[in-house]
Amino acid sequence: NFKLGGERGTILKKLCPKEESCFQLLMKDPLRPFIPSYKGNVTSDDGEKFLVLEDLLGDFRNPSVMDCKLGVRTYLEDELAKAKLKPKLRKDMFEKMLQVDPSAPTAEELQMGGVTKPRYMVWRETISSTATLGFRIEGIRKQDGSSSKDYKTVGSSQQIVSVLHDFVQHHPHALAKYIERLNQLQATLARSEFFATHELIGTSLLFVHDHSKANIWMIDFAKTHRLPGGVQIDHNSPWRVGNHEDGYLIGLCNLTQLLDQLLVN
Ligand code: 4IP
Ligand code: ADP
Ligand code: MN
Repeated sequence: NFKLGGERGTILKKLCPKEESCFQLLMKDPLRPFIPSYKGNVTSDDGEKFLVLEDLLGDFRNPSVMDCKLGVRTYLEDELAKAKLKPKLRKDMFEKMLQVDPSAPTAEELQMGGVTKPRYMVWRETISSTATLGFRIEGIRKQDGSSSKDYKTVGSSQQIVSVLHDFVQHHPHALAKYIERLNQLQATLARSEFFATHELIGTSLLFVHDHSKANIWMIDFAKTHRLPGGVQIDHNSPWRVGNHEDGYLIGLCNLTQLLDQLLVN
């Protein structure tokens, strides 16, 4: 989804019109300090369009990076409706499922050799901390350049605290900065028009620190949609089919609490 060759200090992400309109709104919202700057779009020689975004790692030296996906739900209500109307079997998702847990597919799914997308996404939510805590760790890159996306089954608070501990262990200054930033984010979300009018699905918080600095930004708005007319959400109530709740604040609150726990220990 990303392409090399942007100007220094920028990255190029494959353009999705819905995501681009989120960035345009966010540049005028109180949330702007928490968003990579959106600098327009470019078209490559082969006609593909890309968003030009601020490179969030640009000001860091050997950064450590963590991607946490926020929310209790990771797929769109539309995707659920489509799968109910016209179930499409995903062999790739079936295989990703088998790889983590050969006993996860039902007898019927084994026989068909496929699962629907919501089935896979819900399974991912329940084996990780998404369903219980409203966020999950997606990937981490350490300052030595090693990286891992092997966090699919990190589900309990205890497991998460241990991963977080490892993430900040050589940079104790980062922890307090992260907590402060999350508190600022929470306060800013409360007065954001964008947050009040959008359902945030599949977005991440990107944690970045090095020997002296630490910061957090909101990224990935590909599945962030404006709420249908007349629908309001509080980002904090359980999701029921049709209510569009995303559980964003549930995740933010739990993530902050686990970091707090690390700070006092
Ligand atoms: C992926 O599953 C992620 O959930 C992707 O979300 C999602 O893309 C993929 O759906 C799904 O296969 P794994 O992480 O288990 O591999 P993200 O890009 O935010 O990580 P969407 O398009 O839903 O964002 P498909 O349908 O794109 O394969
Ligand atoms: P996708 O929609 O393909 O999942 P994301 O927007 O979630 O893409 O980005 C994927 C990864 O790319 C993130 O986990 C992060 O490491 C990196 N990334 C995304 N945006 C930026 C940015 N503005 N600056 C630096 N790195 C970024
Ligand atoms: Mn994504």
